[in-house]
Amino acid sequence: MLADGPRLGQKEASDEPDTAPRAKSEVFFFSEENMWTRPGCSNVLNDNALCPDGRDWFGTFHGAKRSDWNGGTVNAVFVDAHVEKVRSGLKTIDNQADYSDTEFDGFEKYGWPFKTPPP
Ligand SMILES: [Ca+2]
Repeated sequence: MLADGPRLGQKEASDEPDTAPRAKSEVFFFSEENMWTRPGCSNVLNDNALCPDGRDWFGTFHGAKRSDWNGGTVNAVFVDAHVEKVRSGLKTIDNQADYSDTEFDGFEKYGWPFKTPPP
């Protein structure tokens, strides 16, 4: 009888390389940015790119209250082509930047395409 473990051609979960991509439904392809700065985000539509590594952030204007334009959502198109309403990982609380909802210590949600943090 063979010992328990992977069979020829099978991989154990621990064999997965660090550069394994996230699911296509978990990585955004494009979205919307605000036309105004907010705490923690000095970039607006500055370069026709939304770089989710802490330089640019999702917008906040859909469904926002007139008293809080930084509290809404935007639509994001994901790599698998689905569209989803998302709230930025960069929040504004008491007019201060709050990064507690970011991914990988400062990335916009769904911005980093791998399962492990950036090096
Ligand atoms: Ca930009």
